Amino acid sequence: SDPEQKKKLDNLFAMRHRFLETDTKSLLQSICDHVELRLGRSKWSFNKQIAYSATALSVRDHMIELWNDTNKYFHERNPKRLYYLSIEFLIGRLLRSNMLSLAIEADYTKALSQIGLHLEEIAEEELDMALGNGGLGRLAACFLDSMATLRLPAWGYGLRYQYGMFKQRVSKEGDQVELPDYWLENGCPWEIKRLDVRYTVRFYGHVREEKHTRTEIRMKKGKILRRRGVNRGELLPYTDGQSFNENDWQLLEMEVPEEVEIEAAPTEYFWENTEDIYACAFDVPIAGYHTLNVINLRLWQSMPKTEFDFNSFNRGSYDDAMRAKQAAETITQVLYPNDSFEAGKELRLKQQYFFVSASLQDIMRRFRNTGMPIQDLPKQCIMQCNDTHPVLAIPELMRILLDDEHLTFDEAWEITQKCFAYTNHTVLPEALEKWSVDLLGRVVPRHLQIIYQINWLFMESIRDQFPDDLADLSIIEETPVKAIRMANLAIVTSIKVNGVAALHTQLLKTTIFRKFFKVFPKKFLNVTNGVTQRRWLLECNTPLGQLYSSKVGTKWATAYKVLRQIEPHIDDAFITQFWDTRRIAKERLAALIKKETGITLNNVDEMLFDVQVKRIHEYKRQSLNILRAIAEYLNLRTLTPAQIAKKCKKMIFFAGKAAPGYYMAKKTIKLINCVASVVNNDETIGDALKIVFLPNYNVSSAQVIIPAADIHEQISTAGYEASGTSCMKFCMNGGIIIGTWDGANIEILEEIGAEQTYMFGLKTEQIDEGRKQRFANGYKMDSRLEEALLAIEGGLFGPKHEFMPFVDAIRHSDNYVVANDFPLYMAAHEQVEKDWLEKNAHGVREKWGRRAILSSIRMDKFSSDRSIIDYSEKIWKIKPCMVPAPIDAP
Ligand code: NTF
Repeated sequence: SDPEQKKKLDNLFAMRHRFLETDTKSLLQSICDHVELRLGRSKWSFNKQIAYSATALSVRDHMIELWNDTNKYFHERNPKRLYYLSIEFLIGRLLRSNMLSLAIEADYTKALSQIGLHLEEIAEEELDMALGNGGLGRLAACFLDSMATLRLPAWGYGLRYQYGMFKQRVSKEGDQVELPDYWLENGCPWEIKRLDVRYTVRFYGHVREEKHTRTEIRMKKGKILRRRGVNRGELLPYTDGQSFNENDWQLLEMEVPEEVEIEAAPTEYFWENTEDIYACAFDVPIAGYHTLNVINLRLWQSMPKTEFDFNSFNRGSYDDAMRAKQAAETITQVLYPNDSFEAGKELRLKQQYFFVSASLQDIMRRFRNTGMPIQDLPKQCIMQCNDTHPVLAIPELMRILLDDEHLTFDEAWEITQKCFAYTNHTVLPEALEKWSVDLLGRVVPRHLQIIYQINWLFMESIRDQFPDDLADLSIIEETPVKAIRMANLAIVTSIKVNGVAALHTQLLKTTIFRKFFKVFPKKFLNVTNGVTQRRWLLECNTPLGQLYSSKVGTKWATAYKVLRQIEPHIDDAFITQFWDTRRIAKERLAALIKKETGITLNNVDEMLFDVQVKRIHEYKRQSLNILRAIAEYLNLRTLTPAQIAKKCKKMIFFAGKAAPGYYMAKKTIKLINCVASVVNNDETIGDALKIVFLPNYNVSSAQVIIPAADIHEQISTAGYEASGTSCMKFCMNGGIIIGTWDGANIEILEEIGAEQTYMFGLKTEQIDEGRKQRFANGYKMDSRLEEALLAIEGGLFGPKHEFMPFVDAIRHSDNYVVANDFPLYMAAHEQVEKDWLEKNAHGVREKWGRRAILSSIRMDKFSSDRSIIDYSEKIWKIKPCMVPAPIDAP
């Protein structure tokens, strides 16, 4: 906000551009140096992959200095810092986004073209950094982009999985096939391996207690027997009921001495006989957009503490010698490909503890370097838990404060309660993490003790006020097996708990965390998700971005609101230009489809691109979409060629991965593929309908798909999608939403206007009633749905038995109310078709174009910049820490 600084920065970037533009030789020199000196190839002949690596290394050179400067500046200023703890970061590619941030894309494009290379082709060589499953991991990546751009003193912490999200192929039969994703195949030019940053992480073992007591003699009222006689000798302690001879002994009441054990110092706990491994840091610099701030994403990789067991080696058993090493490396080997909880898996628990232990050691080291007293920890750092996966950080911080810093439990608890905040990302009960006491106690025994003690304190604090809710509020679940509820631990400890869309937060307060909301009404708040317009508009849809910039300048890249100024410019000419950008995007997607599936799409201008891309999940209801596709297909088959010719041409497009163990999701993929193959090969319907399943949905294919969608499907059962973020990306690119009253859809409608949307279906509060009606006597299923199901059962799309589980689910349980919503969904699509066919006198889809543009330019609320500002102000209480331009800068 400092205009002076702003001007200086603009000057700096402009100067660099002038320099690089006129001196492309220096860029080429840098690229060739990397080819030769870093990668060891000949600069006279190298392939595209080497060209990519060298270009990336050259771009990285621009970042490293800024990154070091930023760290140094943060260190000097010592502001309160935010640590974003996330077990997933779904980054995607970095070459173009880094170039855009540094404002050097044009210069590199020019330089590369001088040696006959196209930046776009080279960029295709980059393997996605796919260290996440879906929404949660991609959100973390968008947030990092915004934190850097907003110059916040923030760091990301995560894991460096050697195998990221699996690669998806589709077999001839239409099934999902999973292949390992070795994204490090060609090395990763962005990361910096930090041999100097390494910590020991401990597992297993046991806890030894050392009580520090001393004995004291105290006087207390007691009874004593005294021997009668001349000298009244011998005193003995008396216990009630003891018999004695009154002639010989006399009973006296008097002060008697007693030995008592008292605590001299707090009991010490030693976690011993542990199995130890190393956590090694790999840093990925994250450049803010057009700023000197470059922040850090630190990813941990597990490594053995001893390379191999020398005794076994000497004995000649090489396998044994290597075993421990392999076990250590296993921890960060692979990302669990499940977007809900991986129940009971020991390795997953170890991943989580490994992650938080390394991160906290690093955070505490940095804190200790400030020289501040330990009580000031909450003034200096706040940790945001991205879901419950990092929540073991809570007992870990307690352990450090108790066992290393020797604070009392109360002191430690006081500090810990101010250091964490927790984001919930789902209300699906099966996704709420629980670890059995048995497993947790084995892997991290000291932490189990601490969790019990936290729970005891918590239970005591609410016992009187909430006597009936104790069992539900307890961090410990008693049945069916004793288990730790990670969400409860997170809520009890955190300063704030947030949901990710207004409806979702409301549901947290009224359903799954209702009882906690009674106890901690002030803890709960909403922070609606957002996505970065840098990647999801500027980078992925250059033509549309340029069209916008031609009207209102480029400021929207960091201030989305500026795009609202486009509204007065939306005339026929502008709408035509909008459709020109869209043609480019659609042709690009058509080319990708052709390459990956062999399917040809003709005349993409006329064809409605109807897109649903996301994880395959029953609640997301790809089922509803494919049943609708079948219904539309069956209808087409009843039409004459003349009637078909008048219909709206349409591609129904799917992409997304299913968790490998999720049976129904995999069946859905198969059904989509089988329907696609029948429909696409049916010549009688011509080009009226194409169905495409594009394998291996990931961030980079999303960047091609999203700009090309005319319609996007956000059709989850109301109340189930916490927020959704693809909905935001599509709308930003001018896709029109067809959606249910769920997640962020509702807020999107509020922002862009109902006329820009197709909303349908039961609302959250109607779902239960809908389910009842659905199975009540006399319920009649929509005839088109009935026919679609009959077509599947009749074997139209392949052997009936393949799809019976799918059909049965709809017919007999229909947990996600597909049948109820089906007719409403069909009606919405009829309206879509009608609107798509409408053109003005000049043959332009004017109304549609206007709605698409309005959707896009009104999406400022859904920029991750807004989300991050909300988090900073309402939860983290941190302020920007902007690296200033050099003093002597012009
Ligand atoms: C997802 N949750 C939700 O399902 C999405 O609705 C939401 O947009 C994203 O989080 C980001 O907030 C998960 O991925 C998980 F793991 F929690 F199930």
